[in-house]
Amino acid sequence: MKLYDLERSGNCYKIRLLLAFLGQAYERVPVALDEGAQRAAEFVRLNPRGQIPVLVTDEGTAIWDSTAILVYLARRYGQEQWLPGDPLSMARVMQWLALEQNEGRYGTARARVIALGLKGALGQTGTLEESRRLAEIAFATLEGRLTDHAWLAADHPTIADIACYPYTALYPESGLALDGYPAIHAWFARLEAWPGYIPVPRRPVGAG
Ligand SMILES: N[C@@H](CCC(=O)N[C@@H](CS)C(=O)NCC(=O)O)C(=O)O
Repeated sequence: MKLYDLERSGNCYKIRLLLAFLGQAYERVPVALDEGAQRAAEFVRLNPRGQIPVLVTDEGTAIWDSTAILVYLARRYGQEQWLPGDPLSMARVMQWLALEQNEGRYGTARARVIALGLKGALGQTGTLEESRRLAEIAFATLEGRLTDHAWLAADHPTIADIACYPYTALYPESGLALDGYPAIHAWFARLEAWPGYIPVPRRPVGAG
């Protein structure tokens, strides 16, 4: 398997985290977003959206979008643990994947892109204030569930937790506060203690 990625990308980290939990070996292919490598013809053949992550499977099929890749890896290598296959469990996972790709992406993740001045299309789609408002909705929704449950979609971690964790955990880089959300902090600690966990790509303190 090959993963086209970049260290600082939270979307790519979702995939690296699941692969680490699964204990699956893979090759990393760095994509220099700041130099526009995502718009090169050979990359656009892999992902017409011009975004990372992209996974090329052992059979040579390219899969783009972090959600699609999580679904593929969870079902291919994770038995029933990371994406249970019964209809209700699957729906419960999907609702958190939807939160992540809406309030998460246009909230917490976009606030990080804007606050850090990162290049890329996402930062052009809205303001910092709009992003922070959406992030608050994401945080409140997560806190509501986690106040009386250990995990988002089941009684064990699933790809719902893996998808929602990275940009939430990167909240300081988005210029957001998470003081009033004790259940989210407790969930961070549970996921960070899960066997195989690899650290979220925080920028070193003092980095510009
Ligand atoms: N919904 C997509 C979003 C992927 C995405 O936004 N990727 C960013 C890096 S985190 C990217 O490749 N940006 C390239 C650009 O904006 O030109 C996913 O979950 O994979």
